[in-house]
Amino acid sequence: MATRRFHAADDSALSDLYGDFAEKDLQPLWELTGLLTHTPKPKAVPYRWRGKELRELGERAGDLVPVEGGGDRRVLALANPGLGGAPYATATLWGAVQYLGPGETAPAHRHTPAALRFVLEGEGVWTLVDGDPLHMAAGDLILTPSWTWHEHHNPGADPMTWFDALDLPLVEALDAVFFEPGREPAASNNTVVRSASESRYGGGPGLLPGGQPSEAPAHSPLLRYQWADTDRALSGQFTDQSSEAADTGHAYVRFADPTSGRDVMPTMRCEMHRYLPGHTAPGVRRAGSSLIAVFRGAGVVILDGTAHHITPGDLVAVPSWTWVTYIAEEPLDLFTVSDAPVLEALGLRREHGTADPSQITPSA
Ligand code: 1HN
Repeated sequence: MATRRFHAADDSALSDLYGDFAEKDLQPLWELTGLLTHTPKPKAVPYRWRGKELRELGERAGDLVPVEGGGDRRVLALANPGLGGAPYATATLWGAVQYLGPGETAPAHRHTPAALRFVLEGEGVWTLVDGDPLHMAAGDLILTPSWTWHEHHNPGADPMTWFDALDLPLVEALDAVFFEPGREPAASNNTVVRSASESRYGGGPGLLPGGQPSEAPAHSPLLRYQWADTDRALSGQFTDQSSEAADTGHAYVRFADPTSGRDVMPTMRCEMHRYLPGHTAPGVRRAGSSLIAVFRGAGVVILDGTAHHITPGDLVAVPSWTWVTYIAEEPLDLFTVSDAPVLEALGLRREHGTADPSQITPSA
């Protein structure tokens, strides 16, 4: 058995060994620091983009930049200042605003990163998913799951802006990005009143089509969640006086696959929250990141002790393990998207409740 020899730092045999490690593309763990942090140390920072600025910049791009090129989408990506110039809102989530002018079309393509749209205002764009036309109006959630063909049409007289979220940074980290442009020229079929997806799976609460689905896809077969339904579900929670929502002034719903109750897509969880003024919901921090789109109302989001005033159209990045607390100045409706299904599938879910709100500094 070899005798272990411990070398002084200036020992030439040791520095030869370190040189040979480097030459052979090896690194000794005992020299590496910061690998196993006590808690997550995200590079992304808590950040708020203002809706008013996003709208104005989208409109200016609409005037100056044609929709062709750059993936055939007029999209402004949220580039988190902590991520060194990458066009990503958090480590795992792409967030963006997309602007489509009257008469414009964003032609079909498909890709493995899954996408969703939450409409902040306006109506009249149709997103075709595998040819099924989904009408888009304020407060609606539209899914374009992984590898589905999708195209956007604006046949109306007004421009439209919406919030896009994709799991692109996650899929890129897994080296699983595939993309295919559409071959056919975009065909607009916006005359149907209701998409096939909604006709089959949006019949009403607890009502599913009879018979066995031929295959169970990894995503919800319902591709549009209408605002009227979401709004009714939230209001209903406050109407029931014995509910937790009535007690705390905070109601929320999770958008689910109606056939399974699972999240709408395997990589992203979507929720709609309503906070009433004076609510008592505690602060929380979670492993995994999320994005918030402010739909209606006004208030404050406190991220790791820094207060950001929020109004409709604002978009907020919440990196992993950031404390989040809300103050509602008027009923505050927030759409959120997170990577929670991924963390849960991998056994990595962690949550920590009740932030200490004592050290709150207003943001610039
Ligand atoms: C995409 O396909 C859309 O279809 C929007 O609307 C944003 C960002 C990155 C990659 C693909 C769309 C996107 C995107």
